[in-house]
Amino acid sequence: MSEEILKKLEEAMYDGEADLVGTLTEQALNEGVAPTDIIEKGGIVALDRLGKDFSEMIVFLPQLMLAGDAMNKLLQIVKPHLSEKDNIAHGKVIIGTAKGDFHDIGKSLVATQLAVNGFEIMDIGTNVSTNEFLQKAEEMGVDIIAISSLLTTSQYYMEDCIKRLKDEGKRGKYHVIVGGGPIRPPYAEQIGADGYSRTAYGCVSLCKELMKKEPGSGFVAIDE
Ligand code: B12
Repeated sequence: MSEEILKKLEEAMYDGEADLVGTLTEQALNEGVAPTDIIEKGGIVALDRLGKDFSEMIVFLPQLMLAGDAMNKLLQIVKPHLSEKDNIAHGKVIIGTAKGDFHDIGKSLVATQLAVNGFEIMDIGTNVSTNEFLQKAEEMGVDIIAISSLLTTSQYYMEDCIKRLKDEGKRGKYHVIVGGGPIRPPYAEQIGADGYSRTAYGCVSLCKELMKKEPGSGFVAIDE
């Protein structure tokens, strides 16, 4: 039963039918499908298919844009159903998407997961410059700077942020974690990040793990 509705949801997402996605998401929740399954099996699976088809020129930018809107609709409905496991403040995190990159779905999912799992989270949006990351981190006194990037042309700014922290003698002040579609653990380690996680759910364990360590004292990757 749940497989049937998730398949319908995946197809509606692939087709960028935001209203239908909304209706099917509500229906899936009413039928007791787990919110995390709705996000992953109904939403992310379709976005991954679209990404592949976009590379092969089977679909084009307008289809990606419609699917992006449909995914945001799904998340808006599912978010209140993600369980709040505890209210203990585990740490303060600032999150944004790197300069030049406007993809916000993955970043927002990470922010939501951290928030519902007891982190204080400041989402500073997309197209965030290194200056902005560093300035806001300072103002807000965060423990972790989280940078998302889906474009190979923007991922350089992750490295730039870590380099600036080193140059300014502030590397020991913040953990820097990175993620997003094209980012892989070897790259994250090579640029000197403190952590990487492949998924938003893994990011919660990653941040909890890092809160026990000093920034810059070793790399942690959650690739589950
Ligand atoms: C939807 C989409 C769009 C939408 C974005 C809508 C929105 N509001 O975000 C629109 C249409 C706007 C778009 C535009 C473009 N896109 Co686009 N897009 C996608 C698509 C299909 C899905 C992305 C997505 O949301 N995935 C679902 C989320 C949940 O996954 P995620 O972001 O990876 O996040 C997960 C993890 O990575 C992790 N995570 C994410 N961030 C972080 C951060 C941290 C700190 C951690 C620990 C973990 C973490 O947790 C998340 C949840 O599990 C991808 C293909 C793909 N499969 O990724 C292409 C893709 C990313 N886009 C691509 C391209 C080329 C573009 C454009 C340049 C196209 C163009 N010619 O204009 C523009 C760029 C605009 C810009 N400057 O940003 C390429 C990038 C290629 C590359 N490697 O550089 C891809 C891979 C498609 C492809 N195969 O070619 N896109």
